[in-house]
Order: sequence, then structure tokens, then C-alpha cells
Amino acid sequence: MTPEWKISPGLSVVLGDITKMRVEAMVNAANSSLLGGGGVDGAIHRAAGPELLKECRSVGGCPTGEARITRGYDLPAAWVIHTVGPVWRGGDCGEEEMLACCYRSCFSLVEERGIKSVAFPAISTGAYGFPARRAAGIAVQEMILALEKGKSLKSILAVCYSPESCQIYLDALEACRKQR
Ligand code: AR6
Repeated sequence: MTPEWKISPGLSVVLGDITKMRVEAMVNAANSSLLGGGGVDGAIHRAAGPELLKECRSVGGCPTGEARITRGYDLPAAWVIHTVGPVWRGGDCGEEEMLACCYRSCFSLVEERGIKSVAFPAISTGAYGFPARRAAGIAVQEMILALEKGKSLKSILAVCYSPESCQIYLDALEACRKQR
């Protein structure tokens, strides 16, 4: 069984591989070409099959902080929402606001399509070097806001690839609760 913690109404932290999650949409931490790469992007493209790359080619890229939606092909999810996180450059280049924009752009597409469940990886915290604790703080805050404001959205999975990452999300939620 996949370890899962329900940390807030509609929000769960899950340890595992995002490509296995049974959700309507999964978010891909892509690069601006949308033509695939390593990390979670590579895993999503491998699991979705070549049709995903074909559709991505027709999309024509995506700027940092924005998001684009495609079908999920061989994935359990019907949709993939591709977003491009900021590369960490020390924190003085608007990285935090840009990461929040990624989450907001994804949630706009979720609501536009009437999607009920969505899974997110920890955007920007791998190859793009964003510090994991700061990123989790932003992610949790945007997720809670989206659940409060959302009409179609009912469930978010914050998918963590390591137990350490799960703990970071649980700590971020605790900090977010204290601030409110
Ligand atoms: N399921 C869930 N999380 C995963 C998985 C997976 N299968 N694989 C990795 N992670 P990264 P970024 C976690 O590097 O930092 C790509 O090459 C990983 O442990 O995938 O946004 C793109 O094409 C980390 O916590 O994305 C871009 O060029 C998180 O996912 C660039 O990397 C994000 O790590 C994007 O970098």
C-alpha cells in the first residue's frame, strides 16, 4: 500500500511515483520546450508513451510560471498539466513568486476543465535546485487556497519521491496552519 497522510480536507501527502497515481490530472515539472527531459518529466513521458511527445510538439513550448494541458495517453490520468518551474538562482530573482505562479496556472486549468483530482510533484526541487523546504511552503499554501476557492477541485495529492520529502510537506502544513 502507498503511504499516505491526509493532512487537510482534500489534501494528502503521498510517498511514491506520480505516474502510478489514480487521479484525473497529473502535473509535470517540465522545461520550457515541453519536449521531455529527466526526473519526473522523463518518467511521465515514458509512462504516457510517444503520443504525449507528439501532442507536446504541437503545443509549442511554455514560459516559466505558466502551464499547458495535454491528454495523458497511457497514464492512469486523463490529463497531464505541464508547468515550468523556476531555476533557483539564489532567491533574489523572483523564484518564489514564479513557483507560486506555476501552482496557480495549474489550478486555473484544473478549474477550466472541471477536474476533480490532481497530483503534483515537488516542482523545481530536483534539477532546478529550488530549496525543498521553501518550495513545500509555497506548494502547501497554494494547494490550500485552491481547495478553498475551487469549484470542481476536490482532491490534491502532493506526491513525494522520498520519506524526507514527505516530512518536509508535513512540516510545511504545520507551519501554514500556525500562520493562519
Ligand atoms: N514521481 C514523483 N516525484 C518525482 C519522480 C516521480 N516519478 N521523479 C522525480 N521526482 P525534477 P525540476 C521528484 O528534477 O526540479 C527535467 O529534466 C524529484 O525527486 O523532475 O522542476 C525537466 O525536463 C524532485 O523532488 O524537476 C526540466 O528540465 C521533483 O520530482 C527539469 O528537469 C522535481 O524534480 C525540471 O526540474
